[in-house]
Amino acid sequence: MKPTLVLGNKNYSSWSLRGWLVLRKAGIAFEEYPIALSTPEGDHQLADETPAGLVPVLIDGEITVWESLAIAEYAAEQNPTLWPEDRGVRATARSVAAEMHAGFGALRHALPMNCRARGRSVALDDAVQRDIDRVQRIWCDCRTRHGGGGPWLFGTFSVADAMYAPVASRFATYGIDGPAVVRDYVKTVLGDPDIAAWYAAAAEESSVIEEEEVGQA
Ligand SMILES: N[C@@H](CCC(=O)N[C@@H](CS)C(=O)NCC(=O)O)C(=O)O
Repeated sequence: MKPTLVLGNKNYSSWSLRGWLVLRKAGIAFEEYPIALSTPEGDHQLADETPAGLVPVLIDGEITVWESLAIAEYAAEQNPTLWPEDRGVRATARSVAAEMHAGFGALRHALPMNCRARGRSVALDDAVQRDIDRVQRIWCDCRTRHGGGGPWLFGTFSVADAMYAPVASRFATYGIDGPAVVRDYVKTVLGDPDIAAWYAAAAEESSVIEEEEVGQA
């Protein structure tokens, strides 16, 4: 039986995107079980059907995996190409993936993922700007030092890219610019066929979460 990924609204749920993308890139077939976030029914489902009251959650038979990074590790056990082969490079990839998973709260709070939105503008305070600068430094370092084999942070797609894909989406939504390496990386993410499929599904959703709709003129 195929595993099931419990996930939130595709337009808004950045952690769901991370879990979904690693499964797609690992070539693991799975079913989707969507929960409408910020609705009374969705709140009940989160409370009753997920271990931490959050999505994504992967249910594979008797095994339940929550936390996007744990889902990524679970997928990488089945498809080790999700991490770079070299031990040192893999350690760097794991570090930048963990840094995203554990941090960047200011950026994530001020600039919510909103796949359908373009041309949004938000005043960036110092904390948000520091997060943006750090993300851009990570992308530049990874691309310059390890990105020779392809367009992703470590050349071929890795868990690190899944972690940063929603940030690339935010940069597009809120017009966050940067050096050519950053622009090219955003283009890589948004041009990816799996991301295109996620965006197409987000465009089909009719639900709007007002708190996530920031930066409108
Ligand atoms: N650390 C968790 C974060 C998961 C998370 O915050 N998910 C959000 C959706 S993107 C959620 O479930 N929010 C509950 C809600 O909106 O009520 C992970 O990596 O999976």
